[in-house]
Amino acid sequence: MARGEIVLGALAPHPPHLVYAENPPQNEPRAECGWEELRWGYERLRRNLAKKDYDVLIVHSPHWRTHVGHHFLGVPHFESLSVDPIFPNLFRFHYTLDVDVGLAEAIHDEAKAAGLVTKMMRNPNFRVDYGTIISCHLTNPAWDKPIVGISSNGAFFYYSDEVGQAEMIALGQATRRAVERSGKRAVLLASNSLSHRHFTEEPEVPEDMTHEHVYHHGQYLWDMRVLDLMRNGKTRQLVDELPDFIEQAVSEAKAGCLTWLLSALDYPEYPAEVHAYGSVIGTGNAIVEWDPASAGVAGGRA
Ligand code: 2XP
Ligand code: FE2
Repeated sequence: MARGEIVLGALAPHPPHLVYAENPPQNEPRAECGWEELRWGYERLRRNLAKKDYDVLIVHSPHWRTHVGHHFLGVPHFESLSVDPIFPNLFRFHYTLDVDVGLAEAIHDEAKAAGLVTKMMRNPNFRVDYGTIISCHLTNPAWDKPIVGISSNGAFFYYSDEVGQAEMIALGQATRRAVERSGKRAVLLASNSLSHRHFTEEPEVPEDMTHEHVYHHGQYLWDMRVLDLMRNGKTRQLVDELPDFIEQAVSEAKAGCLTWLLSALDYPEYPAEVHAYGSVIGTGNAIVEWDPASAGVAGGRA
């Protein structure tokens, strides 16, 4: 069996507003427009992904918070209605998705062997979180690939950013090892936003873009610093600085997704491609791609 590989990694944030504005048939509410810069960024990511041959999307999402250990979706098929708890007016999405349970178990086993607390989630009535659904939908709206869903363990919240970081680094390494041993070609998605200071009043028309802008210059400066480190291949420095970013920009990176991704990619030194940066309810969101083949790292099988 050929060695598996990560063919692409992406920061793929999950504001429900982006799905709302796209008006896919699965979502009940209808929008006129909105958040085009970010949606066109996702379009560019999808265009690049269409050139890749891949088997599975592996997504780490902030909104599947687990209190004890790292959990993995472990049922082959889920379908239900996903309603955003904060924006039920924007996101009531009828999803149906397939899970690569074999690969989920392989990552679970690698993580367990590395000393992490882990669990396979075997409840067939489990409602998949909206972060997972939105990142996967915007990356692959055809839903024609299975996913592996990984929970966000709350170690950052219950212990410290440093403990959280150590957990996510170990989880990323385990993910990489499992993918390589599986023989599969995987795309990895980190579902978090960057700076995450929300505005407090929603405009009457949610897609009224006259209300949508950066609300805090300090948050914006932090987002630009993070993107600059990504674009310059300084991902080890970025991981080192993430606890400060998390604290000072109330970043959703506190969910661990980005650390997991950069660890799984083995800290890319080649430049990331930033497809878009934009604000959603005042939070900073970027769609960012790492393509190991573009850097000659993956042996050019793409
Ligand atoms: O607040 C969150 O975590 C959300 N997912 C809501 C929307 C926009 C965030 O950037
Ligand atoms: Fe979120």
